[in-house]
Amino acid sequence: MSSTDENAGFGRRSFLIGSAAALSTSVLGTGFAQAATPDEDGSSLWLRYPVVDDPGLLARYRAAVTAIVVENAGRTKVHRHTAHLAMAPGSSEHLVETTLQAARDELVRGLGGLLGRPVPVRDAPGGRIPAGAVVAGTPASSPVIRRSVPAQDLAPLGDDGYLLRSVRGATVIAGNTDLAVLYGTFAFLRRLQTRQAITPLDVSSAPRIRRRYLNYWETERLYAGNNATGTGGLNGENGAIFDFTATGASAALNLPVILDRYLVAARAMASVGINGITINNVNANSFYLTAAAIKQEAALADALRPYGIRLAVSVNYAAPTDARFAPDTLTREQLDPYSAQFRDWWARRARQLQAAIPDFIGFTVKANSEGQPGPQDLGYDHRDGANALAAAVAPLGMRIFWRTFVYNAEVDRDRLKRPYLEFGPLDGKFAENVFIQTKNGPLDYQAREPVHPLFARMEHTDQAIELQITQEYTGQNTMLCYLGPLWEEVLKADTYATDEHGRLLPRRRVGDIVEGTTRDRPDSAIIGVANLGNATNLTGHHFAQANFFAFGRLAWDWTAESGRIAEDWVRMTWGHHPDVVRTIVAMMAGSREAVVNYQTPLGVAHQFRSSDHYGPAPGERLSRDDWSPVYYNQADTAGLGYDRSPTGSGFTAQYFPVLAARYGDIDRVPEELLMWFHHVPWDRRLRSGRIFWDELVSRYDLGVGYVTWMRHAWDSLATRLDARRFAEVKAKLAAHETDAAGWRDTCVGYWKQFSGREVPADGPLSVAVEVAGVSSATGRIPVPTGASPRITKVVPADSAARAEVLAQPRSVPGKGIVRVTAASPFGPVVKDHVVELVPTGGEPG
Ligand code: BDP
Repeated sequence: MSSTDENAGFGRRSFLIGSAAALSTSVLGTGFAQAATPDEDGSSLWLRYPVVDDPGLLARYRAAVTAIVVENAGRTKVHRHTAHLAMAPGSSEHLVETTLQAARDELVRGLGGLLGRPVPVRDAPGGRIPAGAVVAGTPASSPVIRRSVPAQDLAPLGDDGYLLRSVRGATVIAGNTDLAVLYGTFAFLRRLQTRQAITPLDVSSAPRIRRRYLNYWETERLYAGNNATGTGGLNGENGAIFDFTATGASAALNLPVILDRYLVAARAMASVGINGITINNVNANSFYLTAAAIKQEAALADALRPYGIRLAVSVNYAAPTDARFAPDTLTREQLDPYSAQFRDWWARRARQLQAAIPDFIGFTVKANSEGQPGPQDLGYDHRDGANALAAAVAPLGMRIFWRTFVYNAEVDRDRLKRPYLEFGPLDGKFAENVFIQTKNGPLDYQAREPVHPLFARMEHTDQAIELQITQEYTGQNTMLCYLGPLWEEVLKADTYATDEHGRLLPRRRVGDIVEGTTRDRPDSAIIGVANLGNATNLTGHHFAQANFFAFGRLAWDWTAESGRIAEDWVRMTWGHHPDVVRTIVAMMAGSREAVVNYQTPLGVAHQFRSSDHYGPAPGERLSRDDWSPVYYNQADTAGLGYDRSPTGSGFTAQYFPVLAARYGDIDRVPEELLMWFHHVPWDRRLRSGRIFWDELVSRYDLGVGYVTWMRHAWDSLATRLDARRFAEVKAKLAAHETDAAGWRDTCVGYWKQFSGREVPADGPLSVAVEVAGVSSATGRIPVPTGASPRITKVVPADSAARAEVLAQPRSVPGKGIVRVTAASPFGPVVKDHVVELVPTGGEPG
């Protein structure tokens, strides 16, 4: 067996690839005291605050930070409804009454941890700033801030923006509101957590989008529960992060009792600026509107309020007919959106909520979609329904988030055309307190989709974008898939929207539309379908925490780079050794593209097994066309993909002209979207020079090869990470690799029946191997019995690839292993080939 030091080899070579692999240059500190790393369980998310392990940097941070000053921290108490709000016995988190206390306590915890010694909380006697103090406050709460930060510097920051500034030997964290100060606190701590300079400091930041919310689907599409499969809970808990209805031994944990994990989640949300959460699934259970639930929700709202997180609930349009509200119920006919009974019913419910939760946001609604009731059941349209609820809650200052995820089969044969056909004509007709809420793509959270045409087409309506953080279609709690690049791609996508005269609008990217600057919309919202559960690490996969983090960071500033966000997260979550940062950032960088390639390459959409949306089922045909993989792949002997061009379904016409022309033309459509828009002939020549079939197969192979590379790259970090988290991720990567290969093999095997072609032996990861003078690229080499079984030559198909013999065959027959390492457009890829020596019977010549 000839082996190489694979880890060293991978370490040197692979990190040159991929833009996100470049480390930020402003990071401080070079020393790494590498003591044995204590085990961690991931339960603090990125709010770990381990002591800075670079002695020089630690000394500088300690010199700059010697005290914490938060004047009048206890003065502005947030509303609390619940009389005896309390944590569960034995909790380690604690409740606070003000947002400034939350900020102060985070500084105490964070700075104490990072600096490895307690940092005292001090007063500022006579308004004097102690040197080395970190002073946090607003001009209203803090005389020091009032004196040291000119009002005009704070004015542009709005309600949520913050400023961090060095002032006469101290550091101020200032904002116009207590919540802004909390955001600034987390931003300041993040600087230390990511090893940025903290002196001299003068930075400010304000969010581009006002409402940065999570939609939390409790147990639906939950991959973060604490049971063995990760999808449910133990001991009467159902796996959801918030306990409303736990039974048995866990009944004592139900709200209004507050659990540690609620506050960890709240701190984590605030640390990235998330300011609202719809707490239940869009297929809404009306339980959340009952008096008993409202009491529990009020307690949750009380606990989250200091962190600036407001609550909303998802509602069922027909909730008024639900017997749980008897005697306050309506008949089916009274669900007419224009009936006073209907509006009054919702107004009553909203008033009950507001009495318990004064800052209640409003309702999220999934109507006339996937079996949910809605106004169409009574002959009305989405506008009628949305505006009815909006009218009911408007006097209370609440909002309605009406989802556009509709695909009524009667509207059009092509599912992708349906939302626009239903909603497009309603643009500009929604009430002021209505957001329409649209998924990033026209189908359903696939690893890659073209942007939803509605964004550019509903410009006279407030639009919220809905992104899925929970990885329903992107590997659930098994696959390592960093979604930052997906969301960055979506938010920065150019819609080429034009004005009434056909002139391109200056600000027309999806992010511009969402933030409302395309046409000066008054309000803005971005929504992430959350991935939080009651697993110890809250997300089920340690790397799923990165998606929660990245969502928040992009919600605050969608122009940020996902690679930089990944680097922040890695430093905060895994440490700072250059090997750790480079390796993990590089792994994350291509992980989403890898998923695209081994699941749905070149734009073939939705090939998921219907039972769980995890594994492949390209041949599945279900009761509904538009749930069936075969409907999306349209595989036949001519080719593969759904023709949505002008000669196909015509979906491309829903885009503005530049995109319509680009997507509608098979010669011009970006190849990664090819099969979203075209039925592609098997022998069509693609840009690589290969025919479609060959390219398709090689994409699957590259996707799997990236996962293999990630597994090796992770292994190289064994000594640099804590054993527990290292082992947990290692186990996930092994399963990930197996399942990725399963995707490739199932899909390629299925397509082959239609293409009628052999699986090409000359893909980018293939290799020709020579034994006893016979060379073969098929993996099977005919060798005369008695000839030397040694592999004497390996030639990778890709001349830039590296090939190495990992194991020589010992005899004929026998097996050897050859590893090929190559570069793909999205990062390094590795494939181990088993080479089989087949005896020919002849004597060696
Ligand atoms: C699909 C999910 C389903 C949701 C639906 C939605 O499979 O659980 O209810 O989206 O967004 O992706 O309404």
